[in-house]
Amino acid sequence: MIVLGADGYIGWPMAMHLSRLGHRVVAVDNLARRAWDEEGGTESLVPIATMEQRVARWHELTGRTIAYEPFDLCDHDALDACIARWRPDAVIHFAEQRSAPFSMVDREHAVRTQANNIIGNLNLLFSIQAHVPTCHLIKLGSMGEYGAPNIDIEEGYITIEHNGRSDRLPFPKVPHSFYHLSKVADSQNIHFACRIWGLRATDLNQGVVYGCETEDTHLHPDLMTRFDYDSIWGTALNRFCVQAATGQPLTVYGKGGQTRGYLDIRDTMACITLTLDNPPDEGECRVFNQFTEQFSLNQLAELVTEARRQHGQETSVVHLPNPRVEAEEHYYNAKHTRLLDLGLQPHYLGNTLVDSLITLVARHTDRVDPVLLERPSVTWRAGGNEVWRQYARPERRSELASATAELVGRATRVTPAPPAGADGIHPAPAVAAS
Ligand code: NAD
Ligand code: USQ
Repeated sequence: MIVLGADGYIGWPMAMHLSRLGHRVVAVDNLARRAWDEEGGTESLVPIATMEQRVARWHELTGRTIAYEPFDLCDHDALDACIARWRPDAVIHFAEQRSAPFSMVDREHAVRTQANNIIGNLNLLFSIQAHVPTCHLIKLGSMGEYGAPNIDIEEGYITIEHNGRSDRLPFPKVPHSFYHLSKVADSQNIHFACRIWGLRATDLNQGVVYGCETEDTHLHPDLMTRFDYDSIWGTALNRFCVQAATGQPLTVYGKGGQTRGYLDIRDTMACITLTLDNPPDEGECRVFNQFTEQFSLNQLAELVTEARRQHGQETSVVHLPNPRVEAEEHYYNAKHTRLLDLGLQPHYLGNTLVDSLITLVARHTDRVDPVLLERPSVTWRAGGNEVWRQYARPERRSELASATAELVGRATRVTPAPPAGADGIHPAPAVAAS
């Protein structure tokens, strides 16, 4: 089986999990994410080993082999050769640019996100069709594809009655960002490929994943997965945990009624394993909503505050002007029964888990950059702001912009970043190690 995006936050633990279960795992990644971190001056809070170190350590500790193949999904020759050589029963596709703020920095980042994600996914569909048309494609989509409609969200499809007629159609989608829009395009392409070629696929509309400890990451520091906390890659819960551990206020954007689905990374492993063990029929494009609980941001902030309070520590919450354009108070009721029906037994987010996350991050607070922790660096209306420009490296930006230009066949102009300090950055207060 092939895991695409196996150097990533979820891909690496997934590759180990499947290897532990006895699958022959091929791990593909072009290390784009490490380059995007370098470009934007961001870094995982928990140090992560290289792919070579990871697979070597896994082999040493378990005797199992994960075959690492470094290439870009947008390189169709390389992808096609890989699929033809291994002829997988299943492909699990994580290999995309996954940050909403990154996709909103400017035109170039929006183009790069959509080109990377949509072309990579389309290349994959053609290679599966050519070499292994019965292979099960498991594709990671996002709950944010749906947006926050004022009706219940179904699992992928909805039956609509209109002018006396009725049909079961893909659920309407009003996504949160250019990143989420790339996922919508992927979903459409997968649905189409199943219809015309009879491929079988499961599109997993996943909620926000938290935690980074699985039974395998525990084995050795080289097997840990990444933990992002900055305002580009760090999700709100991760950021709240680091803010709590360093005595900073929790940064809720806007009113805090934004409600999303969440799940523990151990449940991600379980959901994908259940999906794998229960494949769809040929020609079926199945959609599962993959999350276990829903929370508003205010509820998340309260969970973190309460977990701290139990240790006698007070935590404050600040409501920042929202850098995103999104509903801050809204109806949200997304169905998520199909994975439960297959036997998923969820881990729920409670004080104990929040505590363990805070304990994990507290070990690494010396690596926290206070500006990246406190200040949103991208706004939906104006793109990357002075914080983004302070951290983005001009030479990296021009290299990556030429790569995008090559990919999409059009010139991409890059405005050099101003010299550091010229845009009046006011650094956040120094971080106190706890
Ligand atoms: P990540 O950024 O940590 O990992 C993605 C990996 O894919 C990276 O290692 C990157 O180098 C690789 N990659 C990207 N483009 C590639 C390409 N063209 N060719 C080869 N490799 C490429 O992201 P993650 O958090 O592990 O997310 C994995 C998937 O799950 C993504 O598709 C994301 O959209 C989806 N997802 C994530 C979450 C979450 O909370 N993390 C929630 C819902 C959905
Ligand atoms: N938010 C804050 N404070 C912060 C950071 C974020 O209030 O410091 C808010 C955002 O405005 C948003 C909510 O938290 O309303 C969620 O944002 P997030 O950064 O935690 O997560 P999101 O951008 O939705 O993206 C993450 C992953 C993405 C995945 C998505 C699943 O990065 O890959 O697709 O979760 S979902 O949200 O279901 O679409």
